[in-house]
Amino acid sequence: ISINGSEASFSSPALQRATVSQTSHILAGGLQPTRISLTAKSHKEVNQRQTKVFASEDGRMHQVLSIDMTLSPRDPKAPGQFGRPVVVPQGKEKEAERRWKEGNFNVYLSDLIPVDRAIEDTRPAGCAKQLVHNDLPTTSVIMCFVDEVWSTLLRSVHSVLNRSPPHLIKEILLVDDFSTKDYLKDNLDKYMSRFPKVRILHLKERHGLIRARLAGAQRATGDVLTFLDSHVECNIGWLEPLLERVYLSRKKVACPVIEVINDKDMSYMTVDNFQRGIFVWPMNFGWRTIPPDVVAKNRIKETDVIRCPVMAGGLFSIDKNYFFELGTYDPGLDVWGGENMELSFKVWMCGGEIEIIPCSRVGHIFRNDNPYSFPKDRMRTVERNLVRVAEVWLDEYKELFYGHGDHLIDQGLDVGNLTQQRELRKKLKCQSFKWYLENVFPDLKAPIVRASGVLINVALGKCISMENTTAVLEDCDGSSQLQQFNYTWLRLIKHEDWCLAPVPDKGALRLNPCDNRNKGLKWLHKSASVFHSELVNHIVFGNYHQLLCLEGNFSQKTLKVAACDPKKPYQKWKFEKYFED
Ligand code: LR7
Ligand code: MN
Repeated sequence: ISINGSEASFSSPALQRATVSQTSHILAGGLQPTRISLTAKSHKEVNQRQTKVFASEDGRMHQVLSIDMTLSPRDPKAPGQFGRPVVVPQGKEKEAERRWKEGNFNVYLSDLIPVDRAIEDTRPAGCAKQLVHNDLPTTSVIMCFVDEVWSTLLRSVHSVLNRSPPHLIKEILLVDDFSTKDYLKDNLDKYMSRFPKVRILHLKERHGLIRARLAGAQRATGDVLTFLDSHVECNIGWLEPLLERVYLSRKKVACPVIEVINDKDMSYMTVDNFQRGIFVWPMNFGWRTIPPDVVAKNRIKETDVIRCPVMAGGLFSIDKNYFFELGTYDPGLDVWGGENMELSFKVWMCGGEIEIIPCSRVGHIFRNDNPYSFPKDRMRTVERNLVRVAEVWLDEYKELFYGHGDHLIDQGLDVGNLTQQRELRKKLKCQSFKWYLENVFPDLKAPIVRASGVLINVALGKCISMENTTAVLEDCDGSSQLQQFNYTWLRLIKHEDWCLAPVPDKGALRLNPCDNRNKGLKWLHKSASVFHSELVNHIVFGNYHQLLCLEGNFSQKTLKVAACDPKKPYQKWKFEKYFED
């Protein structure tokens, strides 16, 4: 770690004048000493705005940061100023194209745009008037990066410095995750040395984003940890509303609205209101808009906080002690991915809350691909992380995760030891995943089985029944226990703890003790269409190389598996109930 210089001082006279009056520590627009020179006019405007700031009657709260030094930028005509889109100049297209891969966005344009450009204040009406407590906790801003584009990294840091009340920023910790680019090794330390609050930690080996964040967290000295990606632009007044939530309850994890910095033209774009962070199986993060009728019925305002089942992952504030009480991230997660699920489940199930704060807005460059390499296969890394999360947090619902990513259970991923994580969950006395579904994410479709009830042969109108440990065809009787089967996400056809299976090489059927990992018990139903579109409704046993279909016998009451034949009606089956869409 290099801790640079001493305490901050304002070296620009204009900036000093703009910030010394009244509650200067609250209103100060930033620590940016060199790049801002306020015009006379804007200076006056700033002062006018300062005088309008008001506090609560008891004096314990004040208005959120209402000025932004970059609103009167140095160079109003510069490309990208005020978040406007930029076009690649004529003749530079080739160069721009060539440089795209440095960051998987328009790096050429990023370099043209001022590192302290102004952006539009996209907060909903009312945010600027909101009050926050005078005694908000301080925060350590932690930004990890590996081979981040120079101008983008700088813009991220400047946006924090310029748009946060200085007294709330304890430090900005830049964690260099073993970057290979020279400019990040030498130039960065030199550049940042003029900002005393910026500390740089150069990791000695690639940690991956998750363990790099932990390295930052361990060195943080602020009360609250605020994690950010390294290609962001924090908008006006972004920080105070986040810290206010943590101040109100130390178990609240506060996320800004993540806006979009366009990867092609670098414009700053706002996003729709009323979006929740959610996931769909197999644990893919996404946004879901609260339906307008729900908004209307509950009179949800644009400025209201939105409780989210999961967070996007990159941008949030969390009480430092609470983060450590929760056991931080599972340190067994590698490189990238899944950590947002882990922390979200952990927070909710162990007594906390995750919120999006509409008055806090931060732009982020969304990219189609990671611009850095993964030490191991990217897909496998993410899958392995998700399996760890599923095994620790999802309880019996983990079958839905595996069932939606068919290959996951079979590929024998070495996910490492989970004992510590499971023990942590016990120690924290966390709720079950069922509780999470009922209380936090009731609109997630999570049927624990895919189909159930009697299993009818469509052509014969007969049902499968248990006869000791064999399975036979009988007249259907919905009230008979012996005819009840569940089709599970792990593709078992289950009667209590007994599973339908073909006798190897014989074609006959019997019931074996269930075993989630035994491939000899797995059937494809419905999703059989993946192999042969005409096989829907068939119950297929086997794999790509050899498919066998469950078949009823017309004259006797026997069952067998035989070569799949779409024309054979006796191979068509239906469960009594289906729970999938
Ligand atoms: O090995 C690595 N070491 C790093 O330091 C890999 C990455 N990183 C850094 C990287 O430089 C960047 O600053 O970690 C940060 C996140 O990596 P990105 O920007 O490549 O990730 P992303 O924006 O594509 O992905 C989202 O999901 C990730 C899953 O692990 C993280 O949680 C990211 O923080 C997260 N980003 C956001 O939530 C922003 C909004 C995206 C959405 C939805
Ligand atoms: Mn990112």
